[in-house]
Amino acid sequence: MRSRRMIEVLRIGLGVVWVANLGFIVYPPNNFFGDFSATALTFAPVSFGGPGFPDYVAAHPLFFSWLVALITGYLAVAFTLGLTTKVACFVGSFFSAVLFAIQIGTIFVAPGGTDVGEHPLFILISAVLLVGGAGSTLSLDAVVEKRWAEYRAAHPVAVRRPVPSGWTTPLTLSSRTLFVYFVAGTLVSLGVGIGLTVAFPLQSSSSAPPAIGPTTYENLSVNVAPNGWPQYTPSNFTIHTGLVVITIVDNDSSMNWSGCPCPVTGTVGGVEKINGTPLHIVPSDNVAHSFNVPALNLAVYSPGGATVQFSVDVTRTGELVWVCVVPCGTGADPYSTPPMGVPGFMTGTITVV
Ligand SMILES: [Cu+2]
Repeated sequence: MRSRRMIEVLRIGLGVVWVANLGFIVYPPNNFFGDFSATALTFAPVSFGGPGFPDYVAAHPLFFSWLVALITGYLAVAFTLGLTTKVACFVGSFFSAVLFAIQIGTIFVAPGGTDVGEHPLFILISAVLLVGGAGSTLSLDAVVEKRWAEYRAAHPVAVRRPVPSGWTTPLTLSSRTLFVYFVAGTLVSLGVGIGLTVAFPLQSSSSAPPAIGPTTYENLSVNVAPNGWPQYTPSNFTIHTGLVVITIVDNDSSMNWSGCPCPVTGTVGGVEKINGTPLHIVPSDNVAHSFNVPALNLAVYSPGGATVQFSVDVTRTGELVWVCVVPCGTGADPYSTPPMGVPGFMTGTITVV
């Protein structure tokens, strides 16, 4: 009896963690939905299988942000109240496995790696809850089961339909079979996550269609603003379709972003010139900032104290968002503190006409 209580306490504890995650998502100042693309792009340079999948996620923020929010909301309710506990063990474990696989590269990056550590723990707790029969007391599952038993007792001639599988404790499947499904499903989810990051190739920019308009030039610079934040100037600007030659003069100090593969994508020839030298991959020992435009699959990296130049074939009009994904925040977590994600500093809008 005592161990059953302990299992339920563990279940509620896991529920509280998911409630906290849900709180982070819905707390307006965090701007979870608005910043989703930028956040996804920060995984691009550290993704196990390359930046293709994070770029794809960033390009479809509405679908993926709601997917994450809905699963998080379900897990928060299911574990905390003990409603569909067994289903939640499966969903939570598979979700963690996929997230772990996608973010696995961040383990090898410092700073960072803090978001990854909890996923194996969540999987382990889900396994313990499943094997321990969580939901059998102190839960809505227990209430549903009790009511169902009472209903059946009161209606002896009613069809003897079992409680839907996965809903409450007396399942048609043995707990050993359930556990096998759990382990197999978690491993498959891990494989799916790794597969997603490996299977999404970057769109090649080498065979881009010919430029539409005349070649134009855009000059940007990165300077340290009076408040100490590095800032792209201008941060909102207008360009024309066609071949655009962009120059970034980065006056910020150099920064070592260890572990960054930093592949250049989306430019003509897949290169950027750093102080005149064309490079496909930017060395990680000095990566102060980056210039990413998800809609153009563009990723270039800007060393401190250097001049970067690259050409882009822009064949579509509209408003395009650019972001810097290099951890240049000035707070405790450089991935999420200002000026990271602050419009006018490390993100802005390009109007293509
Ligand atoms: Cu930056």
